[in-house]
Amino acid sequence: MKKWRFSSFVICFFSIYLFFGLFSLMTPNGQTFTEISLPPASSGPLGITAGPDGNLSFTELDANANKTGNITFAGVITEFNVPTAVSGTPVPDILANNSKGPITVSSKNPLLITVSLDAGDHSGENADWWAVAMTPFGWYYYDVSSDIWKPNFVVTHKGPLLDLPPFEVLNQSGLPIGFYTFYFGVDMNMNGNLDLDKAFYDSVDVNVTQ
Ligand SMILES: [Ca+2]
Repeated sequence: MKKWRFSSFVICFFSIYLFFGLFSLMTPNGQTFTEISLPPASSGPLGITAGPDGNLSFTELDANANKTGNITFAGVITEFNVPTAVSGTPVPDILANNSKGPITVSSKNPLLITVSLDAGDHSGENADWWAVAMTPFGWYYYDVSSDIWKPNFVVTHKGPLLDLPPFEVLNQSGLPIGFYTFYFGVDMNMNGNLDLDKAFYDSVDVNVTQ
């Protein structure tokens, strides 16, 4: 029980210091302190608990950190990456001439736009699918039934999510000169309207020159 009281005190103490991106270690006799900076201090430390191995475990919630970590009473920090900040969410991908871009392409040469989707943990859930492009002439969308790009901003497809292997939505030369941004994504509210707060998307920039 003595050990538990000690751990509880240390955890409270640590919680205060976590706001400053610092750890402070106290020796078992409670007389000396050692401050240890987190790597980095801006990692967004939040939460700490005593681990079964006698060390302390903590989390780093900043989007650029996204780790958990352990710290020993000798002050040794070990960090562990969390797979992604948004594990399990759909991951759309769009490529222009097999590149994430931005790319420059002559209008004389073909432009290939390919999309793919990892449905993550949401496979089978209804969603709006979007393949749209901002062009020098306004918005265009890919009409999947006719395999043609048409002017306007309209949903490409409404239906359940699935793992989509690379799928060609454009393979064409002779595009008018100018800047294009192609988008591919899904939103999890299948209503035919774009719900950005429920959307996952990727984009690629293309500069078409003479
Ligand atoms: Ca929607």
